[in-house]
Amino acid sequence: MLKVLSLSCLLLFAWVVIAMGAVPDPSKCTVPAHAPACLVGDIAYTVTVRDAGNNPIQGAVVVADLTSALMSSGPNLSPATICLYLCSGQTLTPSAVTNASGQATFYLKTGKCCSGTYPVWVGSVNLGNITVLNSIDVNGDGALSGADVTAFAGYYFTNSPCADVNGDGAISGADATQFANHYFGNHLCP
Ligand SMILES: [Ca+2]
Ligand SMILES: [Ca+2]
Repeated sequence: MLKVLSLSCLLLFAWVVIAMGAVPDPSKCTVPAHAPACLVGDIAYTVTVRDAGNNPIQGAVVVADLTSALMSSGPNLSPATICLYLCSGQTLTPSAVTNASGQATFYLKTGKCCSGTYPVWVGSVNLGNITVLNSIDVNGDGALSGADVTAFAGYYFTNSPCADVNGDGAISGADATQFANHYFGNHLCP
C-alpha cells in the first residue's frame, strides 16, 4: 500500500515538474510580426513555443487575438474603420496546437492589410505580437480583382509591410511571385 502511494506521489511529482517545465518563455518563442493570409486559407503562419530551457513545447494551445483588427486603423484606411475582412467561419481568435517541434501553424482566411498590436497567447502568457496582418485580397473586399493588383503594386514599390505577403519581414520578388500565384489561382473564400 505504501509502495503504491509512493509511486503515486512520484508520478504526481513528475507530472508537476513536466507541467512546470512546459511554461512558455516569450524570450525563447518565435512570433513573426507579419502574418500573411489568403482568402482560401493556404498561407501558413507559424509560431514556435519554447520553454526557458529553449525546449520546444508540444501540445500547447496557441491563440492569436485579432479582435482589435476589426476596429483598427489600417495603413490603407483613413479614417479608422473596420479593417479585417473575415471569410465565413474565420474567427477573430483562431487557435492552433503545437507539434513536437513546438510549432503551431495558422492558416488565416482574411482579407485587407491591417496594422496594430495583435497578441499571441498560450494561456495567460503573451508570447509576442503580430503587428501586420496582410492578405492577397489586399483591399479586403472578399474578392480578387485589378484593384488588388493596383494596391499590391502601390505597397510593393513603397516597401510597405502590406506587400510582405510571404511574411518573411522583407519586401522582395518572392512576395510578387507569391501574390501572383494566389491571385491568378483565384483563391477565394472556401
Ligand atoms: Ca480584393
Ligand atoms: Ca516578404
